[in-house]
Amino acid sequence: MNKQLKDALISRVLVLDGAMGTMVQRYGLNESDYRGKRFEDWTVRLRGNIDVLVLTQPQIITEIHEAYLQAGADIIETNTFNANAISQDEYLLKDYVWEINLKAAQLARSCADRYTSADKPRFVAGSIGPTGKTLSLSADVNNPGTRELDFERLCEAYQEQVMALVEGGVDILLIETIFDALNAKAALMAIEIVNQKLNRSLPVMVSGTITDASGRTFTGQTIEAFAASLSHYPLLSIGLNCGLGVKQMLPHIQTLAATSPFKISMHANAGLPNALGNYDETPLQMAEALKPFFDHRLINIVGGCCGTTPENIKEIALLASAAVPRKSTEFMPEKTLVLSGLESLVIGASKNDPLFCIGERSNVSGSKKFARLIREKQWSEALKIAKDQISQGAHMIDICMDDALLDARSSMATFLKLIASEPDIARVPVVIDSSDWNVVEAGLRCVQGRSIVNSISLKEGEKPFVERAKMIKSYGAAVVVMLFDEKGQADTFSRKIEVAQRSYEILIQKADFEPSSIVFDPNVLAIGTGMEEHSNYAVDFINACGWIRHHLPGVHLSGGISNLSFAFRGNNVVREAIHSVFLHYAKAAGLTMAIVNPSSLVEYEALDAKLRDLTEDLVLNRKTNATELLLDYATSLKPTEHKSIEKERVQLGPKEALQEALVSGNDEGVEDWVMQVYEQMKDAVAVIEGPLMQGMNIVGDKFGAGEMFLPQVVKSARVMKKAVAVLEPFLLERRNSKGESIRKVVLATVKGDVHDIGKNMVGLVLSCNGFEVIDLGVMVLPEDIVEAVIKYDADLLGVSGLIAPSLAEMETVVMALNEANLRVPVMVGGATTSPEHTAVKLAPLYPWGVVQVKDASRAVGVAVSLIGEGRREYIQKVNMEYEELRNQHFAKETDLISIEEARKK
Ligand code: THG
Repeated sequence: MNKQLKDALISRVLVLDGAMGTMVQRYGLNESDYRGKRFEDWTVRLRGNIDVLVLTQPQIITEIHEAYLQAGADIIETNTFNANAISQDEYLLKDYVWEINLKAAQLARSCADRYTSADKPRFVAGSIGPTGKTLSLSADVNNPGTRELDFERLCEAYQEQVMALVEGGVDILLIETIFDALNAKAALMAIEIVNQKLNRSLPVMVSGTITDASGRTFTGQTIEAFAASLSHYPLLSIGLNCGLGVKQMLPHIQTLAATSPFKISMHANAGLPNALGNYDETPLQMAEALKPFFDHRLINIVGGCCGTTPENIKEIALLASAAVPRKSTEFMPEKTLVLSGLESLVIGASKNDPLFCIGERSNVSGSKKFARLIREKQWSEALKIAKDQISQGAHMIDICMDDALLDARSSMATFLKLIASEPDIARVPVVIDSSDWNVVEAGLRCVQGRSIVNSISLKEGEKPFVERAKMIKSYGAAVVVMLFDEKGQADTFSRKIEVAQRSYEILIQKADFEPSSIVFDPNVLAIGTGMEEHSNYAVDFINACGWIRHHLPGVHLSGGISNLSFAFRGNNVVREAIHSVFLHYAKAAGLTMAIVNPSSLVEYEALDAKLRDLTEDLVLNRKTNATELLLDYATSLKPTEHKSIEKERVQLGPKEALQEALVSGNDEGVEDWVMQVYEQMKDAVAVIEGPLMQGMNIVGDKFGAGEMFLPQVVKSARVMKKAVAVLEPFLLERRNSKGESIRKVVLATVKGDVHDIGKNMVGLVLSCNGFEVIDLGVMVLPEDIVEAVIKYDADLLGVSGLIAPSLAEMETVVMALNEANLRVPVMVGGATTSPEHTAVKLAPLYPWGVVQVKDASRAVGVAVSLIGEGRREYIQKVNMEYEELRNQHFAKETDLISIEEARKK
């Protein structure tokens, strides 16, 4: 790392600049300014594509950099947040990505150099945004296994961006506004590849975003899980930006600071957006809110995101100059292994750790049932096997698709993608089990959490072993190392420790592995086979565990326990007893985790005393005729009864059960419940608008209160869909008998915005209420919206947007409708929309009805009012309410004076 940067970070809290977008807004650029001479004849709109300005208006970008440098920023960010092939594709500028990044880096570089002085060096961070697409979630609620983008393509796009930024002279690479850790993993992978090509490496900062009240990322990870996903790279810093104001960041930054050994960064928004999507926290207010961060020495790098300007940065720099930076101490003891799914799993932090249990049942070669389900593509049944293991106590799940009759690669990828939509399963880390490297890699490209690869070994020699280990590290996973070498499987104690020692040294020295990310598996082999040479296998395993623990510091140990009792297949009493005894001794010798069937684990203490004794004779190889004695005794015992998960729902009435199903996202039995409710109510629309809508309202309320996170809400919507599908024939019947023709609604998420889950839910709900839904998807241009409304002769238009710039885009949409002389009523919805914004900015532009809809659950009511018989009166009523809101708004605006003025008075 640049020595000046290193020194600066030791002595000071460094100041990052503020928002680029907010500053560009001040220039009031129009379409032709964005195009410049260069893109004069472009066929798509470039306005809003801030990144292209480095080519068309370089002087403006230079001025903005200078303003931030003058305000005291130590680090300025290149104007390249969207300068990647995925995002620029929307503007047909894919082929200009290299040039934009290069130029942006050069502009920032020369500004930083001009402002650098001996006591205040200035640095350039190459800004790398997440793109508008998520690798971890499906954009289609009905199809949780699909993705809009894959890891390889994103990684390739990032390589191009990173290469150009480095070439242009940046000092730091900053992966920011991460809403999906898998996207960021692709960026880290790209950086590694570029590092190798250029044979140099720049310091890397990563910065995530908390998007909802639950304190998780968009794709559902807790902060700890997010940090675990991205800590495999030796980062300069980890931090948070966007999404929240400084005040709201405090608890999250505290969590991060308590979890991570890296330096901590934060660049928050200027408060939370107001009703019009603007940020109105003053620079002083923002700086004030930073005090506790400095008082508790929580951060090393601080700046601003949306809504912040040089005025903010000036106040922040002033405070930061007196602040003491956070000292990174060792946070987790070195031997801890931190894994994650949506939540983190810390292994090895405490002596009282349980034996961590890895569910073995989601394995096509270990379970006939699972194998059949995967072959028949009965995915939801297969997912249930994974889920049941977790409710039975598995801390992780092993997933194996190695079967000659299967396309293991695609089965692995599909299953892992489906898991991402099941928060109950995605919660835990996965263990990707395959002997085929291609399958392992396909799996690693689908998981946002930190997983374990199972497994690699020296079987094919050192070269592939080291290569794979390095790749696994680059994907951010831990690894199970089986004790095999070129000579074969290590079956005796001396062979086990020989191979373990050699594997350990190679991994540490040649693959740069941390000991804590290595999990040795000393080979659990079958005992009681009748063969003399097998009788000491369990003892050798246990002793090898003890030796490895002692001689190879920091590593963890695992084993596939069911293998041990293969000779006793069909006799579950004996198998369970053997496992129980074996785990008891192996754990004492240092076994950390075990691949087991969680539903058949029996406590050592709970074993019948005689059975336990006889089993110990066998496992610990104390008697030559142990097998016979054990089998004789065991035939006299009844099989242990395992508790099955009770169906609590049966106690509830059908309406309550239906609501419970919606809230829990568990679709089991939904068809029955909905039919029962229909029998009671005899009206399909009433079922939807009654119990189903109430259920969805609870989901909405819980989401708002941070008690649910997004992937859970999506699951609820899928349950809703299933319920409504049952009602479909009755809805059709009703329409036919009333002679209603189907009403058409066009839905779209506006240009510049990729969020569509709310919109999809609205689509779902409307399609269940006699509407034909034409969904145009996300990032839809205004002209395409107009065209679709005309083409389909739509009765209603719904436009959706979640981020602040979407509010301005909605103005463009209603203006375009006006220009096209359309009179279709419009519903607007999405997180930043508000009645006030609609009243002030949208309604005056379009007299034919623009109504804001609070959430999907109200969509039907509004839609029916907007096109039903009383629509004129309804629109009039809404317009009157909006008139009132406008009056209040403008009254407020004239009342306000600046804080400085107020102080003077
Ligand atoms: N080490 C590591 N990984 C592993 C193993 C290991 N992965 C695979 C395997 N061994 C662990 N998984 C299983 C899964 C199931 C069974 C055994 C090991 C098993 N299955 C029953 C049987 O074959 O009798 C299932 C019968 C059925 O339901 O169809 O015992 O050692 N790192």
